[in-house]
Amino acid sequence: MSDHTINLNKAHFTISAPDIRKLPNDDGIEVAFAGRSNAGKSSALNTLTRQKSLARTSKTPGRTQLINVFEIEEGKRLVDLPGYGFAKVPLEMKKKWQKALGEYLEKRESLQGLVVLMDIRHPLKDLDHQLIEWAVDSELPVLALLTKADKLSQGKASAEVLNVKKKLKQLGGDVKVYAFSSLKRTGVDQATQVISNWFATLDEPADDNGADTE
Ligand SMILES: Nc1nc2c(ncn2[C@@H]2O[C@H](COP(=O)(O)OP(=O)(O)OP(=O)(O)O)[C@@H](O)[C@H]2O)c(=O)[nH]1
Ligand SMILES: [Mg+2]
Repeated sequence: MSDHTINLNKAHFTISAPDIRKLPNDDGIEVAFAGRSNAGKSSALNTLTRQKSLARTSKTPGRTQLINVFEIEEGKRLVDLPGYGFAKVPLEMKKKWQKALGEYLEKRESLQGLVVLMDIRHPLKDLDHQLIEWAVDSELPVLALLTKADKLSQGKASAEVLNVKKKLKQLGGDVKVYAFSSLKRTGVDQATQVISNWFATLDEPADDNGADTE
């Protein structure tokens, strides 16, 4: 398993797209980061790729308004999606992003894994639950990262992970849950492993032909 570990540090900015028509060709594998505004999506991307300012972070919710694509290597991309659930943006703007987000999730064939980021202090809000439920129904594997774990004691953080795991277990599907902190790098190894395994499915057909090699 660990030999699949992909070097996420190689990620580099490819494009910011207002909607799915402007995205790179829909081939290879994409892993998307979704979650409420301010949940820590962009920070998690920077932490996982060990790049301080790959994705733009902000104290002001609603910072990521476009679909931002980062290529790791050919056919392997990380995607920072616009956050949902932030009340204070003008309705027209909100409609536009939610449309882009919805279209991305529904139509993107290369989407092979969804990282759902939720603040550990208030996880599984309605929209989070709906998103995860949709992913499970669509047979998309989910990695739920409970972000800002540094804001809780270790005991409380572990209890919250168990709590979320228990609730999500009812959905069935391939759903993993870990505590995560960009500040303390909690959960980075686990998250990297899960994401690596998703990307590795692209290389698998070659592995199956092991007989070709000596
Ligand atoms: N303490 C702590 N703060 C964090 C952590 N991750 C993110 N933050 C803070 O949370 C705020 C939002 O982080 P972002 O990464 O910009 O959140 P986002 O989900 O990309 O937000 P939008 O793009 O607006 O949807 C910033 O002020 C970050 O510094 C963490 O692990 N620990
Ligand atoms: Mg962001």
